[in-house]
Amino acid sequence: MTTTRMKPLRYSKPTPELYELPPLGMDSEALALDIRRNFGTFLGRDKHCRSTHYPYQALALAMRDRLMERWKRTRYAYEEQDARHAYYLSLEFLMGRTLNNAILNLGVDAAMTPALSRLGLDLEELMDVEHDAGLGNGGLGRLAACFLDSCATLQLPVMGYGIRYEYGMFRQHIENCLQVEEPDHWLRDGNPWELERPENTRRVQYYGHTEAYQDTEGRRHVRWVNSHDVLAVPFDTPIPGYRNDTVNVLRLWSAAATDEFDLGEFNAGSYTESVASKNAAENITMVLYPNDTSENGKALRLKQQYFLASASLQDVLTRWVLHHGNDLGNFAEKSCFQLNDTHPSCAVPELMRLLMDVHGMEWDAAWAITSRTMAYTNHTLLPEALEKWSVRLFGQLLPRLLEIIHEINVRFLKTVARRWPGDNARQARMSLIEEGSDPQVRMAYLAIVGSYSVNGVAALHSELLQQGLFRDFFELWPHKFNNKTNGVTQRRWMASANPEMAKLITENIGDAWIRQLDTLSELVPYAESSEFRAQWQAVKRANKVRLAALVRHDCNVDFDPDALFDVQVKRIHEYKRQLLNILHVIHLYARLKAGEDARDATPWTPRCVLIGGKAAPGYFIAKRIITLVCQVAEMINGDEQVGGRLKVAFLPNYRVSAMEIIAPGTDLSEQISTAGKEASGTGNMKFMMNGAITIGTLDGANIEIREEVGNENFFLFGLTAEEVEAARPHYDPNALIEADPDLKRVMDLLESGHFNQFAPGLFDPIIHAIRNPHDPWLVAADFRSFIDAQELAATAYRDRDNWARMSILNTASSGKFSTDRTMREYNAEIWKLTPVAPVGVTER
Ligand code: 26Q
Repeated sequence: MTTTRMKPLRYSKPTPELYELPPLGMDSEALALDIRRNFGTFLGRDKHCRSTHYPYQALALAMRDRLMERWKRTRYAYEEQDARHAYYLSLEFLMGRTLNNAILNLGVDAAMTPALSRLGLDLEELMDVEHDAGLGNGGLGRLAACFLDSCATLQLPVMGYGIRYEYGMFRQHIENCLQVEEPDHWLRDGNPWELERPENTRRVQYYGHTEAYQDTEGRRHVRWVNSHDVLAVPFDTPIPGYRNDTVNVLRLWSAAATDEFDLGEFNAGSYTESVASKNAAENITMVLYPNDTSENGKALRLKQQYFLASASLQDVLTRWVLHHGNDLGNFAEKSCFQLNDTHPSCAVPELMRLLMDVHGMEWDAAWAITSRTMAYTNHTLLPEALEKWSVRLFGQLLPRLLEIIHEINVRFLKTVARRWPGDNARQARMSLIEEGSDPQVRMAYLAIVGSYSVNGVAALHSELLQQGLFRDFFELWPHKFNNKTNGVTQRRWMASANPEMAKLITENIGDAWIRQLDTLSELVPYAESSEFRAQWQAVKRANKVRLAALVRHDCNVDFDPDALFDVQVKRIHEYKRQLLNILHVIHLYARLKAGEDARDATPWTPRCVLIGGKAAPGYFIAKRIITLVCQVAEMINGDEQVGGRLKVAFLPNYRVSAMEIIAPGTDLSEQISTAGKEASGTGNMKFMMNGAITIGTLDGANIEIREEVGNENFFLFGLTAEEVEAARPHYDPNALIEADPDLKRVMDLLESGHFNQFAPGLFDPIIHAIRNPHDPWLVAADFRSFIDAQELAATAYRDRDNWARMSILNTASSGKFSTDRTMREYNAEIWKLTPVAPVGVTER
């Protein structure tokens, strides 16, 4: 049934000479020659070329060729061993740039310098040409990218499956203190890292209806007919491990219209309309949804989710049949699917459908396979962010899937009834269908019921899932639940983003940390060496100069590299409390204006505050918070009396490649969410690795960060998750404001209209949010302890030498937060894969 434009060979009989090549050279001569050949021949450019684009492409293609040969050998090795695979299903892969990562992981960095210098090319300049692959919103998407890097480095047979959005995360501009969104057409200049494989095109069904029929042996089956089908065309991106010849695959699906699509309409006589109607199909993968909490009800989003699940499962099953024949008896022993949040959880009913309707299995056999292959990771504690889909919409769009979900639910509710006889309230609570005037499918419950493993992403988060959101399910199936604390890859976030620090570390303790991050603990004694501290400070200062240049360029604000660099970059969200950060900034401003610094015994600590992040386009209050940051920045930066002792900037278009400059140049990392709301956080880990000290609440992975680094090297403040819940019933922000002169002064300034002189009322929604006794984020409750912790940080920063010690100890204690550790845990407890090394090691 799969449509392909590709004809199979009939008369040709390829010999190994066609597909086997001697390994490509990895020395500077071979690299330079290939770059020249790509530039002059493949790209056809010459001495007149003045654009950075072609030298970049020529270099990228030279890297891709070297990835390609390792890629094939990795696949052969997996096939040879008939290796069990894990498939990481995710609507988002926030890959960022690839060039430097390819150079680093292939191990050609040393050879590249002379190669490029002969050709007169500057690597930094060429790296800057590449568009970020921004196929994600934030943490969840970047986590998927870090996972892939670690799996390849650990030589685990893991394949990523996602969507090749034509437009990634929007580009953010700030105009008149307002966020303006602009489409990100990241593929416009081509993408040298992807390889289209039209021969592996799959077909995905939508709409239509189901009908039952009997086969020749009288068995009852269901088929899905009259559907509108869309083709899924795969594009593969190589994922290299760190200097180990393993190259795994990220397969991204792109939607295309079927041939029938035009034929049908064509016969009806409307050629142009039919060609135009191809759009409907191709729109499915047009754009990434820019919300990092679920926006309910958009049919296109559900189409995307099913598109990914269906194409990927068909792909895996088709490959299975190719290598193992039609017997699926062993399928669950050889495969598992990790669901990155509920977004791909259509995979549960879709695998049931494929096993029954396409492969002829009975329900019980199909369920045995499905429920032994699916594993679900949750990334949120906000109950309102749990995904739901209207049963009506679901039934229209995916009629066969809805039938299967109903059947799963009937059987599941029998299990609940057996366990708690007569507890009807519990059955209603746990049902996959939320009843009401517009009944909803509860995707998280579907994922839990269909999976053998359910995990949270930090210790506190997993604990709160079990005691809160998923309590009923935990009582029923405690064995399914587990924690997998997030991490980040040190290859990108240290070795590549912070080469000077990497060099200093390697000179002193060797380079084992690049593969085994916990060896960074060997740095602990170096924190006591004044010489090492001085070197460490010099590296940090150079990185701050680099960050200051970015701020100068993008914000038109001057940051003094000798000031304390205080940074909060992440999606703009009320629970992340950028607002609390701004209240502190206003507090510092008020102190300076009141001349309090002069009266103080301790002198002032100059501070540069950087805030960056995108607001979901429809999130009104988040956008207003951006405006507040920008207005406060303008007021403070332009105030002569402040005189540069305090600087504030809002960094537009925060993205992966910006973080690569930001994290190395940060002194103080703001991780200030309301306790119990941030599932994990991963930016916190990137900052810690790069020697920033955290000011934070006991939330998400902050707790584990503090445990690793020690209380004395972390600025703690705020209510605990438990205290937050206890405080809610009698929370009285207005009383807190009256009782705290500092908070009162900040609110007075805000309410006086000082920051919105020409737009009266502009910040009223923000003021009301702070003063609201039902403020879910308890901004006023944590103000005092936040200000006090900030004061401690400012004082600590005055002793640069001791700050350097704390900074070193943060890096030295960050070993736990490598995704290598995270992936080892997923593998040991969920996936159970055996590492496989490719054979026939190629030249290095
Ligand atoms: C769902 C349905 C419809 C439209 C959009 C969405 C959607 C998209 C993205 C919902 C959520 C997201 C992203 C969530 C996310 O990034 N969560 C973060 O995940 C990180 C990795 O585990 C954690 O560290 C963060 O704490 C968590 O906020």
